[in-house]
Parts: sequence; structure tokens; C-alpha cells
Amino acid sequence: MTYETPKLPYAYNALEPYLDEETLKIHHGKHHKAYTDKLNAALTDHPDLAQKDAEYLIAHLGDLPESVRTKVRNFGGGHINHTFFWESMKKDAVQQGAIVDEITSQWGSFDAFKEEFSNSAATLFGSGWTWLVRKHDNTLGIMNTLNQDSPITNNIKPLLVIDVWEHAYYLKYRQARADFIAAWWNVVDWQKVDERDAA
Ligand code: MN3
Repeated sequence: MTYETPKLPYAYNALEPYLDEETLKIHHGKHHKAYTDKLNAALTDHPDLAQKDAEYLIAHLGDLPESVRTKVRNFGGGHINHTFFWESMKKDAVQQGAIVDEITSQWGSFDAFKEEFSNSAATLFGSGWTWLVRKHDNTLGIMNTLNQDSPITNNIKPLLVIDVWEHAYYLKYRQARADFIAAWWNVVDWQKVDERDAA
């Protein structure tokens, strides 16, 4: 199997003005593609592994040969995290549904959740991702991962993610990561989050 960068489920300008067209083109067409290309290159000599879904590889990193483990972690993680990120957003998003209700109940208010999540994303040191997850105790949780790490490596179910690598926002927002995060809430696809939780 050859891993492929999936087409975006919307046009490059669909998330304007929150996520700008130029950033999305570069982020998807250059950054994501580079991860996919490097994952393919890393597994050239491992056709047995290249048969597997990238999600499977990331969920079983500890079982992989040491010679490819770091590359799969970085490039495979970059591939699946970006796919998950693209599919977490849509144009004309509506903040409603089962997860929105559960968040409101668990955090006391939706704003309290947004504040905690936004703060977690804004203060992540270096490059990484902030996730809404379904924890092992079945409650919802907020977690950060560094670089291209994924919660699924620790058997934690991801529901929503924001990419807070600088390349995700620097062209439009410069150093102001918090402004990017504040804008991003406008394009979160809560119906997709519900689908993931139910799956
Ligand atoms: Mn990225």
C-alpha cells in the first residue's frame, strides 16, 4: 500500500476568514504531503508494515522494529494527525450535539471548557497538538501531545484536535497563537466529533 495525502473535505478557502487559504494550501499540500511521502519512504523496505493502516502502526508503535519506529512515529503520526485535523473542521459549523451537551455538563459551562482547552493549546511549549479525548474512565479530557504524537499510541480515543505547530497559523496570525485558537472554534465540526465518539 502507498499512503496518500487525502483530499481536503472542503475548498482551500472554505474556512476563511478563520483559517486563510494560503496557509491551508501550504499546510495541506506541502507539510502534510511531506509526512505522507516520508512515511512511504521509511517503509520501502518493510512491505509487511506498509500493508497496515497508518492508524494501526501508530497504535502499535511499541511492536515495530526499532529501525523504523521513530520514523513511523513522526511521519505516520504527522500523516494521521493532519487527516484528523482536516476532518475536525467545516464551513458553517454549528456548536451543538451530544458532545457539546456532555462538555457543558462536565465542565459546568461550555465557556469553561473552551477556556481550559484554549489555555492548554496556547501554553503548549514547542510544537504539538491539543486534543479532546474520551479517557479510560469514560469521561472527557483535554490533553496535549508533542511533535506528531497521537493519543492512540496510549489507547486513548481522540475526538477533536487542533494543530498548534507554528506552520498552522504563522502566515496569518504571526506569533499570536491564542488569536488562531480563538478563531478556530468557529470551524469546529461538532457533528464529526459526535460521530467519532459513537464509532
Ligand atoms: Mn501541521
